[in-house]
Amino acid sequence: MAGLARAQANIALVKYWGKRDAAANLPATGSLSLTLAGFSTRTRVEFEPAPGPDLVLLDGRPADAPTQARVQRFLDRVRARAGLSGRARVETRNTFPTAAGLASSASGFAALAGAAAQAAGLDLAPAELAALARLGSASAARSIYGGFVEMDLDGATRQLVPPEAWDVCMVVALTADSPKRVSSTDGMLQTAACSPYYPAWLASAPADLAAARAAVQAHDLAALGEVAEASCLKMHACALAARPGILYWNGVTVEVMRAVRSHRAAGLPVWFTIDAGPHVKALCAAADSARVAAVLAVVPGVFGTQVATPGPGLSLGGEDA
Ligand code: 2P0
Repeated sequence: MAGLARAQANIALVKYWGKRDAAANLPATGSLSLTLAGFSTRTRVEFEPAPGPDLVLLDGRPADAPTQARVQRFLDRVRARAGLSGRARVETRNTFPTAAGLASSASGFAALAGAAAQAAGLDLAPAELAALARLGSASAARSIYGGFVEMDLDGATRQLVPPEAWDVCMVVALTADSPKRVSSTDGMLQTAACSPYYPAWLASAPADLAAARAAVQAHDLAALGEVAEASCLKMHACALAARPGILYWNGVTVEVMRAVRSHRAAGLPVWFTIDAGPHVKALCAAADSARVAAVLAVVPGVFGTQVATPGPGLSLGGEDA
């Protein structure tokens, strides 16, 4: 039996960076994200009776060895739970560049969890799908839900505000077209092991999460933007202070950050966040999104902008990938 699922990327406004328990993939900090419409992964999984290595196709091509191994480990958990032993055929397609800091592992493992559970005949509630997705990638648990989503230290994930309830946007400014060099998992493990700022990062995260939660519940964009920029800069400062330092930005990243701040000073309400890659995501009101996209598109070195509205959570079934 085949399983089909679609999930969207999410962008953290309060960042997860560090693991409390690597084996269970539990985060060391809570996080809060916005699931985006349009940045989606569509995945089809089919388990065959015969044993053997899984076949993993990304956008029609066999996945590289580390991705193949990571997907296989994830599917082993699904097989163990469902009592299956055959190999799987996985076909997955993204509507955005993979592994460039656009959270493809979040939409990827959320869609894989949904499709694999369905293919294995497991009937899982959203909370169980989130727990399964988390084992693939912690941020994937947040993509099970739409809109604004919080994940706590136990990995439990819940929707705070549905996508249609608040007219905000994320404008993604693309600053590079090559894959990132340090994966999020490696980057956060190295940060935890070597950064002298890591204890301060952990100690200050709960206050950021509480401030962001309150801002989301009050639909207070300025308060949310302020804490989002602070959480982003703190995460990157912490990673930069590892030995060797982890630098996800390029020069254009910095110029976009400066542009966001100068336009904000001039009266345009916009705030930035950056993940484990060089792209910048700008948070603004939906009514300002065209203007924000226009001012970021002309920053030298930016080769594209995309406006994303709040999007839905995981959907199961539908047409073939
Ligand atoms: C986040 N990131 O909260 C943070 C901010 C990137 C920067 O979660 O090791 O791919 O697979 O659990 O989820 C990206 O890390 O890491 C991430 P694993 P994941 O969105």
